[in-house]
Amino acid sequence: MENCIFCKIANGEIPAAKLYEDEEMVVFRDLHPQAKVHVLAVPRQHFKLFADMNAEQAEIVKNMLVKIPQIAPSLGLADGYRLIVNQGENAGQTVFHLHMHLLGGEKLPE
Ligand code: DGP
Repeated sequence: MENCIFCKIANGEIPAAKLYEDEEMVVFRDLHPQAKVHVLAVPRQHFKLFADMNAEQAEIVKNMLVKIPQIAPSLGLADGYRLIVNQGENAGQTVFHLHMHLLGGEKLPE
């Protein structure tokens, strides 16, 4: 999608601190970390919300949810992490390309 910052990061057009990538998703450090470790897991395919997913995209999200725990230790999240997916303006979503925040690397506030 044109003018989508996460599409541009995924395809390498703009730089980011990437920690993992495969054919379906990229994982990179959040520009404004809210925890000692704060990374974003982003599907390469552009869509804004879970509500917008087609069947293929739902399969990609399912695969992401399988892969994230597998790679969590390599991201510095071996001792647990919080997974946040903001959905829409009222939730504070500012980048309208679905992404999962993974926060951890320390004891998080309740
Ligand atoms: P959300 O509020 O859920 O839409 O979170 C968007 C996050 O994306 C926010 O924590 C900051 C991060 N972010 C925005 N622009 C960039 C960027 O250009 N590079 C990186 N690495 N992160 C970004």
